Amino acid sequence: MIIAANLKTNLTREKTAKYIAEVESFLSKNSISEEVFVFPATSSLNSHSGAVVVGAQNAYPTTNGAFTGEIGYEQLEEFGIKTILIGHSERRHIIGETQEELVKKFNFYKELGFKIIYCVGEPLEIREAGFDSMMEYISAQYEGIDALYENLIVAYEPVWAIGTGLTPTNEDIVAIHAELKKKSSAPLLYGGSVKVTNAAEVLALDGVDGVLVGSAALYAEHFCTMCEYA
Ligand code: G2H
Repeated sequence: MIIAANLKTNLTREKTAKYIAEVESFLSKNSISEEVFVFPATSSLNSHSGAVVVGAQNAYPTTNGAFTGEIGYEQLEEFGIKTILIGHSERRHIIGETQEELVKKFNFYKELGFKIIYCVGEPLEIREAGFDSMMEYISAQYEGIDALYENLIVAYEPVWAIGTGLTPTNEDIVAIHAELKKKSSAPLLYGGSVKVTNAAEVLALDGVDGVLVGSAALYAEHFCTMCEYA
């Protein structure tokens, strides 16, 4: 199973270091050998050699150059970062990244051999338009992406479930994951309001290979409990 924490724009460097140390101590004490990722804020990226894989929430598709406000491969390489989240709904819908931009990013970091967690998911109005419309919308998010890339992990995160406390039914998650598994044999995570009280249930569903957790992962203790359920 794969358990990933997306810390978004939260925690300082010091708090993130403590967080990762606490998670690693828990994994080691409890002999948990699941694949555990933490995506901290960019300012908290650091060289890291422990059991937790630290990844970038975002980076620009460049080695370096004149891209004000962005970081590139040179900055990631300094810290040995080889994992990146691409296509998170907050990047798509708040920052406004287009599919074309995401494809560029995907291809750039794929060429460098990065592990890529690529996020897909539909907004509420598309969900309400029915299953076929929803799958058509999500299929478009696979356009230009190498679904066979060996270092790919896909995360299905319905936009309306992110940070809202709402989740699809278990039946819906199973049905959508079954469809997405036809597109790619990459491990498939579920994300969107996963928390201590529903993580075990979600992790047990057919076609769910792990979870990507945001707000409920902000406390290391809660994230550790979810790692234990994996
Ligand atoms: C989806 C998820 C983590 P949350 O963004 O990627 O966040 O668990 O807060 O819904």
